[in-house]
Amino acid sequence: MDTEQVDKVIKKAGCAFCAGNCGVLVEVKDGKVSRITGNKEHALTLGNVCERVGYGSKWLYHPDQLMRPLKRAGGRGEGKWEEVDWDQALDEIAGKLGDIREKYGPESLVVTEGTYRSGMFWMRSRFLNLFGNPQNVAHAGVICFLNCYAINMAMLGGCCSLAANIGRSNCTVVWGQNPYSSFPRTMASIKRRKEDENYKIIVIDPRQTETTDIADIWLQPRPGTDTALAMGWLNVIINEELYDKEFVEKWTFGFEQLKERVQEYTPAKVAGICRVDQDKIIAAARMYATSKPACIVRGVAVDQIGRNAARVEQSRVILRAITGNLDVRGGDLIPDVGPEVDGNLFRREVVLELDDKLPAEKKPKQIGADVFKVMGWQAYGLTSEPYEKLTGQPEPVGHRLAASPPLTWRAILTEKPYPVKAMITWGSNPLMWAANTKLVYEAMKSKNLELHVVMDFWKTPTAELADFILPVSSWMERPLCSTFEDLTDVVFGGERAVQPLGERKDDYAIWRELGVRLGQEEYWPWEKIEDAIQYQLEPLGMTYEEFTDDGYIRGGREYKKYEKNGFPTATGKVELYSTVFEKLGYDPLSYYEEPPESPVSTPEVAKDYPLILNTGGRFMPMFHSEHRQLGIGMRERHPDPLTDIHPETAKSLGISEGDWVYIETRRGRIKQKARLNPGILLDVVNVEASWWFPEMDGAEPSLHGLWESNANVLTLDDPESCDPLTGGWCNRALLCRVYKV
Ligand SMILES: Nc1nc2c(c(=O)[nH]1)N[C@H]1C(S)=C(S)[C@@H](COP(=O)(O)OP(=O)(O)OC[C@H]3O[C@@H](n4cnc5c(=O)[nH]c(N)nc54)[C@H](O)[C@@H]3O)O[C@H]1N2
Ligand SMILES: Nc1nc2c(c(=O)[nH]1)N[C@H]1C(S)=C(S)[C@@H](COP(=O)(O)OP(=O)(O)OC[C@H]3O[C@@H](n4cnc5c(=O)[nH]c(N)nc54)[C@H](O)[C@@H]3O)O[C@H]1N2
Ligand code: SF4
Ligand SMILES: [Mo]
Repeated sequence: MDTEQVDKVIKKAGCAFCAGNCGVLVEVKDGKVSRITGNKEHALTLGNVCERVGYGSKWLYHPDQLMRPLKRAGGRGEGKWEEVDWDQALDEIAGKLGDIREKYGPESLVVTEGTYRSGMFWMRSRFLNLFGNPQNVAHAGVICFLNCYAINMAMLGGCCSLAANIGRSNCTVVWGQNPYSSFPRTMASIKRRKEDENYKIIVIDPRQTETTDIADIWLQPRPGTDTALAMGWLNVIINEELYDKEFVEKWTFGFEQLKERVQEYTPAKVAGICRVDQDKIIAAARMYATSKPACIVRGVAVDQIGRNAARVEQSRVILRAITGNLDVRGGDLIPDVGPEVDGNLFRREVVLELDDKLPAEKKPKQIGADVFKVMGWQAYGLTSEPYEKLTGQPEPVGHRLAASPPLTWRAILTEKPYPVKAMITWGSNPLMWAANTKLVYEAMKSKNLELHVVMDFWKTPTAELADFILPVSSWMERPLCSTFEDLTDVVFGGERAVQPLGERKDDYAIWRELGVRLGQEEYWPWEKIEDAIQYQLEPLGMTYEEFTDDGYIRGGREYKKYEKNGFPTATGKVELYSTVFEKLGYDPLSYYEEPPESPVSTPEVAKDYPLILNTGGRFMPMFHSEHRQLGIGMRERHPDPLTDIHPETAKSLGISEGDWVYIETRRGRIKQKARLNPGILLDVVNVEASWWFPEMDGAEPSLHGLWESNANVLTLDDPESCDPLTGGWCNRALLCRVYKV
């Protein structure tokens, strides 16, 4: 018998190089990952994968991958480390956390987090609740979906912004997203649907992309003016009576007030604000309202415009509701509380989080909850009550609450509202993701911060400023159980393909072992993550093996669920006029406000910084700050950071294709390479985010080139510039100048 055959195994894993969690087949030879391909048997992803999986084995066996816990041996940022064993690392960390809790209270710990990678946020929620911490999670999600989710919960007690039923729609609006680069599966659905010539696509983006290229109508607004545009659409749809009268009558609250409010937003006025032709605005509004069913795919750009961000999402939910596109086939679906099998519910993350263990008096201590109220426990109380009453289930919580990151960095530095002494950076690289890098850096260097632990695969710039770096196992070395934070009615599963390399541990094991050392032992009964997943599956009568073999469970697909019992809100309806916002002290209706830094709101700044700055347009094959290491192949494919600028603007500045240029704002300056893009507005530039250079020195002052090309050196996070409801900060619609290096 061929030995090669004996030693070769195929594992059905779930990819987590991005949040897509596609089903993949990992070929393991002699205990090593050799090849990864799509799993055609996966019921949802059907073998479709993106190019990233092709780099999987080189990524995993890259020499820079961390294998043992590291403890800082010099000052923070000196780049001196000693390898320690796990017991020493965990004993010392838990010991310090215990002391800090004793001295400053359990709220003095913060966890910083980035985007979703697989179903694991419950473990930190569980740890924090048991620790007595009010979920001080400084989360990138404040500008990436958590905000949107919280707004949806307030308005309709469910989330209609995650499951656009593209395949059955007659019209899809892609609002500030470029799925070609960011969500390949969405792009594939749109392209498949487009084979029908009656299908319409409307794209709203200041910049030409592969997605605007296939649009029937492409609206190119000035960045940050999206609420005005949406209110203009509402003006047209309401005044021309293109809305769904029956739905509005029966299922919405506050239509008359809305009608009055939108009168301010005439197409002519909106055209002036957005700099889009008035007729085009009207045509797009009519197309959306009359091509039923229609759905709206939302992007992250408009979550990142600061002060007016929440109102964009509020207006979009109103658009979906009054056109009768909520929870209908081909519209914007509202996932059920599933996943379930025969009426038995999978144990969702909310069940595992144990928020009942958190003393009520701790909840108001969450950083920022008194300012950006939509992300806090008070708002959760207002939405979870009707939710539980109607569904009989707890409202998902772990992905609903967040501490304000800008206020967290400030709390570390000023000890206000109280001292923050310890930070655990988990699956996240805040020196890359958070706005205003200089301030984040100062917080991480501050003596006030007595403990900083990073859990990652690599020595990232953030890890270089830690006291301990704990090496975690990647998706190939751990099983997948992905509920998408309870937001959908699906759950994805996948097998562990190989045992953790070196001494790496999975995230679950680390939270558990810290918890056990801090007196939480009785609450961590599952020794391995597989056992916890088995517990989640128990009500379905399904084994872990069956789950990972199928790779997928979903709830039943039912449309118009509201017809049975109404919407789980205080009024039982979709609140166009939000009683939750009103109770929290905000305007219950949507309105437009200029971006905090713009040619209109700060003309004096625009004199020196005449161009509008957007940071962060996604590109392949990188995922955020990952995949930059040389030798894997991804960096070789996209070696340099690129800034899009219009050829005419570039010419007037003496800039040619490929020139290194400085991009400067009032906050700082970085350099990237110019890419001339005739499809971008004349006065807009788009700067790639998350750039660092692993090959550069890790010690200060370089920190792997932290200050060279990192877009967040340029961005704005003053609390007054943040969205007053959610605290979202400004990565887009800022002011900058560009000049040749
Ligand atoms: N390759 C890759 N894919 C990713 C990621 C990644 O890092 N790399 N990250 C993942 C994550 S966490 C997220 S949140 C998603 C984000 O994915 P997307 O939502 O697609 O995010 P972006 O590409 O940043 O922005 C989308 C578009 O918004 C446009 N835009 C900028 N400003 C405005 C504005 O003011 N109004 C409007 N209407 N449009 C504007 C930009 O020009 C851009 O083309 O991608 C996910 N997928
Ligand atoms: N200027 C600007 N800033 C932005 C954005 C923008 O468009 N413009 N986009 C924002 C958005 S939408 C998001 S979601 C954030 C993204 O922010 P993050 O999700 O924090 O992304 P990264 O900065 O890449 O940091 C992720 C780190 O987690 C590690 N990691 C990956 N998987 C795991 C795992 O399973 N376990 C552990 N322990 N570690 C893991 C990676 O190696 C990496 O170092 O950035 C935000 N910041
Ligand atoms: S990286 Fe590619 S294959 Fe992996 S989950 Fe994301 S889209 Fe799917
Ligand atoms: Mo994100």
